[in-house]
Amino acid sequence: MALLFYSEVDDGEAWRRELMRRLPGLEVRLWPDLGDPKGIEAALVWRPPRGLLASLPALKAVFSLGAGVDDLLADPTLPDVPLCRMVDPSLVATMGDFLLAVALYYHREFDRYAELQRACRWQTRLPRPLAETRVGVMGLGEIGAPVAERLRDAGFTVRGWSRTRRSLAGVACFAGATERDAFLAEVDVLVCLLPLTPETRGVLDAELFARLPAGAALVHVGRGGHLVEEDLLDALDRGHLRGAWLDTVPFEPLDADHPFWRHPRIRITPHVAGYGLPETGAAFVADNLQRLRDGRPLRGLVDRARGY
Ligand code: NDP
Ligand code: OXD
Repeated sequence: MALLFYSEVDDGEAWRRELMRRLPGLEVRLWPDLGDPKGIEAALVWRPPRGLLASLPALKAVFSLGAGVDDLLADPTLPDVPLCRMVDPSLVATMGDFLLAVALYYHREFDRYAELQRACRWQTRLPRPLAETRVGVMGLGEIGAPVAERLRDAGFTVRGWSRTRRSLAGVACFAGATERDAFLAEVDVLVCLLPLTPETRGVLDAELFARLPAGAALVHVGRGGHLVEEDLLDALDRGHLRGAWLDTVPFEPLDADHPFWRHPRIRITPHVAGYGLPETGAAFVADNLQRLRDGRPLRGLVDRARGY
């Protein structure tokens, strides 16, 4: 079986090595060395060019290198074969590290110290117990749920929101549109870890920000399409939101002249919050390839109608 690998940000050679170590008979072709497209039965991809997958006549499954599959689903030429998201402990671990660090950044008021530094003011702000900072996690999925638990274990007060009801010990769980405002009402640091779907596009808007307590911060690690840019800038400039940490933005990479770069209350990281590693993710992909060969059900299968 041959698998096509496409990504401009992942290490193709490392993925090839890790996959072939697990499935010695597998041929991994790194784009653009496609060889004969008729021999390619599976593809492992991150943001491939539109039409690439449709040009593979023998394709039996598409595996995403990322957890989010919105970019793949937005391709009108995406072949009608099973599509699987990435499931990788490194994604969960790195996202947990990132969100813990950013939640602590706001909890220990490093944003305010940065302002004080700009004003050359030496002013102490007394630390408060971690439990006084309430972190709200939107999306309690494969990554969101363990990350909420990690924040809880660190000592934050954590609540979570999902489409259907979830139950996590020590995390107040809310579900659906009817419970969204109750969820938002007691959140100091709002984490968006939702998939981008027709239902969640534009979810981070003025109406949602207004439901947060004054002085809350946004940590956005979902997708740029969740965010209504003007509404965020307005909420920050009016002081309703204290700050925003954006790991994803509506157009990646962010234009050099975009106002987000220079806004004093916005911090930007270039879509690095969580990342999968070939050393760990290859086990999942190899298992799925074996399942594909054996005709067994695939793991991490995306429900196309739901969008995630
Ligand atoms: P999953 O697909 O496993 O889970 C999605 C969660 O969101 C579920 O809890 C789901 O609810 C909930 N959800 C979906 N739609 C709605 C809705 N309309 N209202 C309320 N809740 C909803 O996702 P992951 O945890 O694996 O990842 C989430 C997203 O994080 C990815 O899709 C990607 O966009 C982003 N991501 C970003 C990274 C980065 O580096 N910045 C890295 C990895 C992921 P339910 O439980 O009921 O199904
Ligand atoms: C993502 C990922 O979906 O990096 O953003 O996995």
